[in-house]
Amino acid sequence: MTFDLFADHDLQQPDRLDRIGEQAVVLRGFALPWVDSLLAALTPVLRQSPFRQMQTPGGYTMSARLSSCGALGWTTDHQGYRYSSVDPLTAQPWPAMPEVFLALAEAAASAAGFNTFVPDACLINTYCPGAKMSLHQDKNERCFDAPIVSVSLGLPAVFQFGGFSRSDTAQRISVFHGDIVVWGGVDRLRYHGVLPVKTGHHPLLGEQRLNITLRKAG
Ligand code: MD6
Ligand code: FE
Repeated sequence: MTFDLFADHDLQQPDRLDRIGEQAVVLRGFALPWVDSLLAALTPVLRQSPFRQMQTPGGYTMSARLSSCGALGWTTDHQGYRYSSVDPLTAQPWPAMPEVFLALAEAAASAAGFNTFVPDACLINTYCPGAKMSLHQDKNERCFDAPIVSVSLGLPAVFQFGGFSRSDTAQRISVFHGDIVVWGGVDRLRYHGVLPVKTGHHPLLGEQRLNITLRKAG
């Protein structure tokens, strides 16, 4: 057996910033000091609004399972994509946005050059091995002035970051446990997606990739 001392994730610097667009960056390892408190806050959120599979308006079943917290949550079904203040699964308001999510979102946005980011919506996705997210734009938000802050946890994945039309060639960026991708400004409406997650086992999260995306939707 070879000793994989210099795998990509071992070379991560705690304060590395990789620029992937004029106003888009990957903050390597930025969430690592926050992981324990993020996961602790996530448990009651997911008890109240559990992960569920959703249908796209075109009739496909999404492979990632989703939930939300915050004033607004995101859902999709045969009627379309939308934000709403009530979780259709529970017929209750979405769980409140944990303070630690707000604090991390603000800190990450600021490190990426976006000041005073106050998200009102948080999408939580779990990807089991094989699950993916096809190229899409995040455009259900009321306005596009605020950035998207996307926290990767658990199994690694390849994040695709494309152009302004679906057919534009996309950069492929490996994202690891603790990395945060922030895109906004001129890059806010870029197509992006996630290639099928490879099988693996993460010491904290097991056989899954978790993604927490913070937005200002309303
Ligand atoms: C990611 N997720 O999982 C990126 N967008 O790294 C997304 O871009 C995304 O998970 C809209 C709705 C759900 C998502
Ligand atoms: Fe997205």
